[in-house]
This record gives sequence, structure tokens and C-alpha cells, in this order.
Amino acid sequence: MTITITGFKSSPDRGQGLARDMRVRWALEEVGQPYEVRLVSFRAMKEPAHLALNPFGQIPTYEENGLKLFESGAIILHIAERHAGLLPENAGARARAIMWMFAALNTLEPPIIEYQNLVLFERDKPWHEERLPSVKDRVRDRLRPLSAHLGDAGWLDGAFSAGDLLMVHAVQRLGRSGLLDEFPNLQSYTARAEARPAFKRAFAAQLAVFSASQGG
Ligand code: GTB
Repeated sequence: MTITITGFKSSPDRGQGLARDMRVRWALEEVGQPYEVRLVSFRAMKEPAHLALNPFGQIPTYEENGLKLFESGAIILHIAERHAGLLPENAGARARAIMWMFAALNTLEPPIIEYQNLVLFERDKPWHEERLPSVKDRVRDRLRPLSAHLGDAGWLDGAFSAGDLLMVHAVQRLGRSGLLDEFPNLQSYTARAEARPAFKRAFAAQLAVFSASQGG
């Protein structure tokens, strides 16, 4: 079985691991599945060959024996359902882990992306300064209950799961914002995840793509 995923040929984050191929790489590393990566340029993502994999012209995509998937959450659920290591065996615990996957994608990630877009791409807009406090508050409104739920626990619901993987990858985008300083247990949570050998392997692999693109 050969698994092929796609990633940016040249990631705008310069190898910080913020693009969503990172979470798929990480999931595959957690379950010990080898994979190949096809790197695509921004132009190639909008051409027919890639649009046949993802009609929205984005990365990541996933191919395995004729199966073609897009959407990082769906890809990770597929991986987690087929290989041990990312979802508990117990039916209730499994349902809760999937619930946390959806919480990461639907409840945490949207305000975090809204904040990131404002900071990265809308700095020169006349409404930037006026809008920033309310956008930051919407992020805090999600981090506060997440932090309260996590408390002193290591992971969101028992053992590390695909829910933690997606949650950490969403929250990591706030790395340099200062917003996580208000929630030390979330900082420890992301640090704990980043210390996992599977995370380190995935991070190093996507960083190597950036380094190679710089000729190093
Ligand atoms: N919902 C989809 C999923 O989860 O798979 C979203 C996929 C998506 O947003 N893909 C982005 C993409 O292909 C890359 S990850 N964008 C190109 C396009 O739309 O034309 C988003 C991303 C991009 C860059 C950074 N960065 O540089 O920091 C971080 C995250």
C-alpha cells in the first residue's frame, strides 16, 4: 500500500509546520505508516491534475490504492480508523475523540484563522486596528474553555488521540501572537505534543522541503 500526500513546493510559512500537510504527516508518523509526498506549486494546485484530487485546488490531498481524499480532517479520520494509535478502542471514548477532532476544526480553528488572516494579510486595511481587539477576544473566548477543560490533564480525553493532534495543530498557529501566554496549560499542552517523536519526524520532514527549496 503506497500512501501519497501533497504539500506545498514552497511553503509561505518557511517550514514552521503551519500548512495542513503537517498534520497529515504527523498522523501518518503516529501510526507508523510510510508515505510519499508530492510537492505542488501554487499554480499546479489550480490545474486539472490537482483539481481532480481536490476541487478547491488546495493541499493536502491523500491517495492510497485508488482512493483519493481531500480535507485534512477527513484524511486524518481515515488514517485513524484504519491504524491503531489515534483513536481509542472503546466506542464511547472513540466517539469523544472524534468529537474533539470536530471541535478543533469547527470551533477552535475558525477564529484562529480569522485572527491570523487579519494579522498576516490585512495589516494595511484602514479597519485593522479597530477590528483587532474583537478578533483577539473571539480567540480568547475559545481558548478559555479549552484551557478550563484541559486543566492539569495531559490530553483532552485520556490518551493522546487524533483530537489532540488536530487541536494542537490549530492552536500552534497562535505561537507568536502572545495569546497563549494567558493560558500556560495550553502552552504546556502544545509543548508536550511537540515533544512526541512522531511530531518531530513530521516537522523535520516538512522543514527539509523548505530547506531544499532554499538550496540548503
Ligand atoms: N479545510 C481544508 C483542509 O483542512 O484540508 C483547508 C486546506 C487549506 O487551507 N489548504 C491551504 C492551501 O492549499 C494550505 S494550509 N492554500 C492554497 C490555496 O488555497 O490556494 C493553510 C495554510 C497556508 C499557509 C500557512 N502559512 O504560511 O503559515 C499556514 C496555513
